[in-house]
Amino acid sequence: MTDKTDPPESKLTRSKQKWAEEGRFLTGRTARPEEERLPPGQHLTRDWPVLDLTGAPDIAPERWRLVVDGAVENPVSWDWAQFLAQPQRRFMSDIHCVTTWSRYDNVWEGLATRDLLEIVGPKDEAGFVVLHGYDNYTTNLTLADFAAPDALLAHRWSEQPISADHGGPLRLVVPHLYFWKSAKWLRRIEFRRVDAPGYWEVRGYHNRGDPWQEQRYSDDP
Ligand SMILES: Nc1nc2c(c(=O)[nH]1)N[C@H]1C(S)=C(S)[C@@H](COP(=O)(O)O)O[C@H]1N2
Ligand SMILES: [Mo]
Repeated sequence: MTDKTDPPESKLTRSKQKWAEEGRFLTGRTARPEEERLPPGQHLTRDWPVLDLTGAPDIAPERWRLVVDGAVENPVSWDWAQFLAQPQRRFMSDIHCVTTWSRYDNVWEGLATRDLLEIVGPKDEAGFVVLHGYDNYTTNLTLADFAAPDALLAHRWSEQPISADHGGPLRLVVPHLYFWKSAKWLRRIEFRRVDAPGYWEVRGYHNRGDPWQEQRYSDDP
């Protein structure tokens, strides 16, 4: 370990470098300079508010499926065990809700959307993704936004299974957009050639929802 080409501090240096690389990859936009970390018009909260239309739907574990279909080469329908057998990653990111709260440093675990894309292989014409929840909520993303390096299908938060209130057993997390894009109780991921605005997007929310551009409502730039 301690030969002359390997000074004593190098192990720590390597670790720090590794953390920095992971941090850059894992935290995505949270690696912004501190003064840019909180998007305009947002305030920090330490708790985690619950926001949805109807509350958690009843999903019997043995009947749970995740369907990924539409414009993909290899559509899948996974039960829970099959989902858990997919590659798992751990990302840390910030939440920004359009109702103006933000919450820093959320640790998520699950299947990265990039890994999912490797598995299902979107067809060339696939430019958009629609997320469907077990509560029939929908929200839409471009394929590029869905494929963000810190986006994932998450089943754990803070080392615990995600509670039903917060979208368990499985929710999407797309940290670089307002949180309404992060569909809870995921049931289906539909790849599409043509965009299809979701529940809030047809009710006046912005089609993309970038917090740093304050894309809250459809008449925002
Ligand atoms: N399936 C589903 N996903 C959903 C919603 C919903 O009503 N149903 N609400 C969205 C909105 S508007 C927000 S702000 C976040 C809230 O997530 P949280 O309750 O975990 O904070 O979930 C989003 N995902
Ligand atoms: Mo929301």
